[in-house]
Amino acid sequence: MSTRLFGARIKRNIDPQLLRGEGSFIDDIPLAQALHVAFVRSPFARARINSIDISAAVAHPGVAAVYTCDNVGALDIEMPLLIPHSSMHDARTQRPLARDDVYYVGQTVAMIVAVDRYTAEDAAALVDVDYDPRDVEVDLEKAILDGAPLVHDTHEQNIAAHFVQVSGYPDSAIAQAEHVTKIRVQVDRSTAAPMECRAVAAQFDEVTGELTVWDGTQAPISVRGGLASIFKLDEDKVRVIAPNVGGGFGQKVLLFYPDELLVPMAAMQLGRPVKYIEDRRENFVGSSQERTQIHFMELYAKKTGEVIALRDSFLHDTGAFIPYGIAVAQVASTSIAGPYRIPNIWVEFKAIYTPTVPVTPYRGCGRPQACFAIERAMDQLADELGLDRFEIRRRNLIADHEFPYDREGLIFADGLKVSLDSGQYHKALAMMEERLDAPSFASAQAKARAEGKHLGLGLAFYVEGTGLGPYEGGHVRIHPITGKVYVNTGLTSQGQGHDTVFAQIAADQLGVKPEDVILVEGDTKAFDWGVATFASRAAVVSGNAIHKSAMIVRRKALQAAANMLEADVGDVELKDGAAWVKGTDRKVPLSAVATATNPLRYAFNEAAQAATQFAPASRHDGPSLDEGEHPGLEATDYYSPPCATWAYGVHGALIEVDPELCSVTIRKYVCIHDCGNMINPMIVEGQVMGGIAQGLGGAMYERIEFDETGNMLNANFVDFLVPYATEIPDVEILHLETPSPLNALGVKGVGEAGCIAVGAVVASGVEDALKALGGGKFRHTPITPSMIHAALDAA
Ligand code: MCN
Repeated sequence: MSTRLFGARIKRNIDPQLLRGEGSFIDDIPLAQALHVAFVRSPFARARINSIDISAAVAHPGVAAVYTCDNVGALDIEMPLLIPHSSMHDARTQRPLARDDVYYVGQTVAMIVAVDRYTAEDAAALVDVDYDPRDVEVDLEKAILDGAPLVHDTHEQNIAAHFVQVSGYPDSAIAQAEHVTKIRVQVDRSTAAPMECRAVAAQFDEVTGELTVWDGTQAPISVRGGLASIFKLDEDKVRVIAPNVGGGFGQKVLLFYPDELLVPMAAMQLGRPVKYIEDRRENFVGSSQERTQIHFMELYAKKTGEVIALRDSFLHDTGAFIPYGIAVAQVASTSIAGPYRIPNIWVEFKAIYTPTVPVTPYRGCGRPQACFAIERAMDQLADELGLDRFEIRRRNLIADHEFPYDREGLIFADGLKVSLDSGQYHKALAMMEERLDAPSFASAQAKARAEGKHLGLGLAFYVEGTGLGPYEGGHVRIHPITGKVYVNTGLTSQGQGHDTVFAQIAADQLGVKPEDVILVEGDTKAFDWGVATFASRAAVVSGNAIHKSAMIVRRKALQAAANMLEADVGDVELKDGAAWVKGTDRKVPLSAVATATNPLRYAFNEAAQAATQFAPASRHDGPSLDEGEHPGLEATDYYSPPCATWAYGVHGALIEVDPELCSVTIRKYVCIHDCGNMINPMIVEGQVMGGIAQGLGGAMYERIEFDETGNMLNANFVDFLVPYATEIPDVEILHLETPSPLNALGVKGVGEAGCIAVGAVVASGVEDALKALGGGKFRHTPITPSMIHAALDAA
C-alpha cells in the first residue's frame, strides 16, 4: 500500500459546509404539508395508568391524530431486546406508548400529530391521564435491597442481570497474596448532550409504496431492517437516510426510540409527511443515558507491588428498561484489569432496574467506570506499599513481548475473546514521566505548598477494545464519465470526519486526489448491508472494507489499462487520476478505463476520447466481457474483525486545588495514546480532544440528579453543567503508533478514547494535591466543589 495519503494531516472536507451553516440536518429537510409531533410524557417515575382521556385533544383544531397504545396496532409491543444474554431473565424493554404502567419520568404515553408543533403541544396538554403513583427507589444501593419498591412487578427484585466472569485461578492466587487493597468507587449518571437533539421525519409515497425516513440515527441500515420487519414492508420499499447529524455519542443508536417507529407509522396512516424534533428537555428525560456504577474492588498483591489477583463486584444502573442487554456492564467487566498483567480475575456485576431513563452506551460505554476503579485502586495500592504511582504501574504493565495478551475466560460484549493485540505500554508510561517531569514533581509540589498552592499529579492508564464486528462493507466505484471515485458504506458519521479519512484510504489505492473521492454514507439506498457507527469501529471495520474494495478496483484498473495501453500490467501505475505507462507520457484517464467495456458509453465520454486514442473494445475479438469479468471499475468487499483490537493510552495532569474556593484548575494536561496506524492524525487529535472535553464534564461537572420520587432535577443546561471552552485546558496530545496485527491497515479505533481516563486522572490529581491537608480520598465522580469542601471539612 502506498503511504501517500494514509497518515496525512488532511483538513476535514465537510467542515466548511458545516461552519457556514450549510449542513442539512433533519429539521432542514423541506417536507411540504408536513405534520408535527408532540408527546405526552409521564410525570411520574412509577405509576399505574387508570385511564387516558384523549377526547379534548382529538377535538382541538389543527390536530390530525392522537395516538395511545390502543390505536397503534402492531406497535403496541415491547420493543426488541437488541443483545440477549443468558444472565438476564425476562428482560424488559419499552413499549412505544405506555400500556397500563409508566416506569420513568419522561416515558411516552400519547402522541399528538398536528399542523404545527405549537398546536401539537397545546393538544398534548389536553390529554387527561389518570395515574396512580407508586413508591419508587432511585438509589442504586437501596434499589437492590429486599423489600425495595419494584420497577417491574414481574421480578422479585430489581435485578435485571447477574453475571460472573473468571480468568485464571483467583481463589488460589488470593490465598498467596501478601497484601490486599480494598476500594469502593462510584461514577454518577451523565448524558451525551449532543448539540443536535434527536429527530425523525417520514414520508410515505402511496403510488410507489415507498416509505422514506430521515432519522438522526447512528444506525440507518439497522433502522431500515427493523421498520421493514415491524411494518411488514419489503426492505426495498423502506429507505432510511441519516443526513448531517449533530453528534450522537452513542445516544442515537438505541433502536428503537418510540418516535422512530411512531412517526413513520403516522406518515403512512395519515398520508402526509410527519416530523418530530426532540427538544432539549425531552433529550434529558427521554433519550438514553449512562454511567452510574458502584464498584467494590480488591487487588491482591505481592509486597513488591505485583498484582496477582483482582476481585471486583459492581452494581450497574440500567434504568427502567434494558434494551441493550448487559452490553455496558459487560464492557466494563472485561476492561476491569486495564493494561495490567493480572493473571487471575473474578469479576461480577448486577444490572439493576431503577425507575429512570433507560441506560444504553454513551461514549466510552462502561470503560470510564472500569478505568476509574482499577486506576484508583492502583493509586491506593501504591500509597499503601509506599511506592510511587509510576512505579506501581511499571511493575504491573504488560510488556511488549507479551502481546497478544489473552485474558482467558473473559468474553467481550461481542461474544468474542479478550485479547490485547499490541502495544507499547511501558514506552507510553516513560513518555508521560518525562512530559510531566515526574522525578522532580515532589520538589515542585513542596515549593508550591510553601507558596500556599496545592498542586497534585494525576495519572491514569486506559485500554479500549475497539472496532467490534460483526462486519461492515464498502463499495468503491470510479465514475465512468467524471473519473471521480464514489465510496459507499453502510455507516454514518455524527461528526467523526468519515468523508475525509475514507477518501484518504481509497485515493491512496486509486491514485486520485482525496477531494475527488465522494463518500456516500447514511443512506440505505446507497449501501445495503452493515450495522452502525458505535464502539469506535468505523476506521477498523469500514476502513478495512473500503481498503479491500479499493484494492480490487485498483487491480482491475491496472489490468484494463494495461490492455488499452498495450503494456505489461507491471509497467502500469495509477496517479493523477489516470493510468500511466511508468516513466513515459502514455496514459489513459481512469474515466476511460471505467468505460472501456462499453463502446456506447465510451462514445459519449468526450473527456475520455479527447485524452486518449485508445478505443475501448479493441482488445476483444469475441465477447466484450470475458467470463467472470464485470463491466466498469467498481467492487464491493467486506471486513469482519476476528475480535476487538485494543487501543490504549495514558493521561497525566498537573492539577491545582484552591482549598478556599474548593476549585480545581488543570495546569497541564498530557495525553499519550495509541490507536495503531493513524489514517489522519489531525482527525485523531480532534477525536481525542473532544473525548477529553466530554471526560472532563463527567469528571467535574455533569451529574443527572433525581429527587427521591424519581423526578429529574436538572433537565436543562442551566442546572446540568457541561464544560464550555473556558473550562477546557490546553491538552498536549502525543501519539504512539503500534499497528494492530488484526487488520491490513493496522488501525485501532479512537472515537471514545479521550473520555475514558479523565475521571481517574482528575481524582488522582485532586487527591494528591490535598494530601498534605489530609484531604482524604476521591473515589466518586463528578468531583464537585462541595465534595472537596466536605473532604477538607472532615480533615
Ligand atoms: N481514525 C483515524 N485513524 C485511526 C482511528 C480512527 O484517522 N487509527 C479516524 C476515523 O477514520 C474517524 C475517527 O478517527 O474519522 C473516529 O474513528 P473511530 O474510532 O473508528 O470511531 P467511529 O468513526 O466508529 O465513531 C464512533 C465513535 C464513538 S463510539 C462515539 S460514542 C463518538 C465518537 O466516535 N461519537 C462522536 N466520536 C464522535 N465525534 C463526534 N464529533 N460526534 C460524535 O457523536
